[in-house]
Amino acid sequence: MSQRTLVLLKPDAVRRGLTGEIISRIERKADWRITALDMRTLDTGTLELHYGEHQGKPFYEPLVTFMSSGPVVAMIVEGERVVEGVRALAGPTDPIAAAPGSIRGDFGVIVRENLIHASDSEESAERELKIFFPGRD
Ligand code: RTP
Ligand code: MG
Repeated sequence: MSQRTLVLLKPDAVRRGLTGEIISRIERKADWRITALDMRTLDTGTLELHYGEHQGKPFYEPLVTFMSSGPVVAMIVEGERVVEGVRALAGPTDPIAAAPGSIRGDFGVIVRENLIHASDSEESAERELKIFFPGRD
């Protein structure tokens, strides 16, 4: 079942020079293809749309500050079971709970600065892709 997902390499990944390593892990999965890739600094309006489900939670404001603190790498990744697959490569939200071998488990320590975003369902992917790559339907 071929799918599309939105991947963001968060500002900590860019600052620490880990984008190549993370992109490489995604690229090497059989069948997956990066079909759009762009470095950009996100504004508050874009982040309100993207992380709207978290508005009002205690971590929301610091999350938006962090996510707008420097450039991110935004990507569309397409391929077999890629929505579930990139979430599995990333590991759980808390990097300390993430297994070694996963991106968050290998490189992260604190919950907020967990290196990578990947859409959590096909519905989320289509919603988020419209925000980040309008016109790529
Ligand atoms: P993401 O949306 O970024 O792919 O991450 P996720 O699904 O694994 O986690 P989610 O619950 O959607 O949370 C979004 C991002 O907010 C930050 N966060 N901080 N307690 C905290 O301080 C806290 N909880 C979440 C993380 O950057 C998380 O990825
Ligand atoms: Mg999420």
